[in-house]
Amino acid sequence: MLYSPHLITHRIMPENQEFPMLSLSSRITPEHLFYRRNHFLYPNVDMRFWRLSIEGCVNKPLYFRYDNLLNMPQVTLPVTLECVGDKRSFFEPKTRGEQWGLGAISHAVWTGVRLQDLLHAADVQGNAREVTFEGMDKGARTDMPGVFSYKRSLSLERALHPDTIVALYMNGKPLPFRHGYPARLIVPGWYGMASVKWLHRIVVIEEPFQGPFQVVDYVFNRKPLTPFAPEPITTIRLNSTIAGPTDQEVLARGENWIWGIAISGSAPVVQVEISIDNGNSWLVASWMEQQEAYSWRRWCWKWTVTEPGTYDIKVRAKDAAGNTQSEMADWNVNGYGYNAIQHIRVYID
Ligand SMILES: Nc1nc2c(c(=O)[nH]1)N[C@H]1C(S)=C(S)[C@@H](COP(=O)(O)O)O[C@H]1N2
Ligand SMILES: [Mo]
Repeated sequence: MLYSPHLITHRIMPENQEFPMLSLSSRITPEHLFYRRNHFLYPNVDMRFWRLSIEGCVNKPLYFRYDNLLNMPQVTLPVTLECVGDKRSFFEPKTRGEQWGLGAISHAVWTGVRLQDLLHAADVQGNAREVTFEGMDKGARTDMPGVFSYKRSLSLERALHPDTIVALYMNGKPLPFRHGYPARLIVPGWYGMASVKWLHRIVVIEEPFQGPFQVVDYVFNRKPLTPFAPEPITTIRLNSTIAGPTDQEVLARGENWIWGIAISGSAPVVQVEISIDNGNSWLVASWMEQQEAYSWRRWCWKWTVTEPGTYDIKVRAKDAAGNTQSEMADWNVNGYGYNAIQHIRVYID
C-alpha cells in the first residue's frame, strides 16, 4: 500500500501526510503515525552502490559506506521534527502550499554519527563557509526549469555543532525508508526542512549556497517584498497545540481532559496555560513529562464543568526567555511558522 491509512493525507504523490494529533498517546510518535513531508517521489536507493561522500573544500575527500558509518561512535538524541508549514491552514487569508492542520509534527529518538566526526575526517579547509547536503530524491519545480535534487546548506558553525547528526536509526531501528534510509541529517531545534533525508553527498563550499530549497523556499517573504535579503528559516518557534478535545466537539458535563503538546526550538518551554473563557482568564496546565532539549512536551489540564453551554478554549505556551505566544499570526506569503494561540470551541450538553 502506498499511503498510510493512519495518517491524514494531503497528497499521495509525493506523499504528504500528517500525524493525527488526536492519536497523541506517548511522547515518541510510532513510525506508522509519524508525519511525512516529501517534495518529490521517493528515490530508488540501491544499497550495493550507496555511499556518503564528503567533497569540496576539504583536504581529504572521502566516502563512507553504510557499514563504515555503523561502526563509528554513535550518539542518541530525542528530537521533534516540525514542518515549517505546520498549521498553515489556520492562516487568514490563506496562503499557498500544503494545507497542513495541527499535525505536521512528530517526535522520535534518533541515533547516528556526529556530523563533526565526518567533517573532521575529511579535514575541512580554512576557506570553508557552508556545508551542503544533497538527498537522493529529485524532480521538477513549477517556478523554474530543470531537475533539482532536494539540497540544503548549513553554516560551517551549525554543521560542526555536536548535536548535528547523520542519523542511521529512528526509535532504535534502522531508519524507515520513508524517513530517509539509509542516512538522514538531523538538525535539532530547527524546522524539518534542514533535516535532509536519503543523504548521499556532503559538499563543503566557500560561498553561500543559492539552491532553490535554500533561497526561494524556506525564507520569510512578506508583502510588500522588502529590498533586503529575506530572513532564512531556522529554529522552531514557540508553539502549543491542543490534541483533544477537537474543535466543535460536543462533551458531557463533568470532568473532561484538555491535553496536547508544547515546543520551542530556542528557549525551554516553561509553562502552558489554558483559557476556557476565550482568553479572559488563564489557568496553568500540568506537565506530563520532563523538559528535554529539542523535544515537544505533553501537558494536560482537568476541566470540571457543570454548566451547559458554548466554551471558547485557548492554549498558550511561555518559554524561559519570557516569550509568550500571541493572538495574531505572523502572516507571510508562503504561510510558514504559524504559532498563534490555538482556539477551539466546544459544547457542553
Ligand atoms: N531528501 C529530502 N529531505 C527532506 C525533504 C525532502 O523532500 N527530501 N523534506 C524536508 C521537510 S520540508 C521536512 S518537514 C522533513 C520531513 O521529514 P519526515 O518526512 O521524516 O517527517 O524532511 C525534510 N527533508
Ligand atoms: Mo517541511
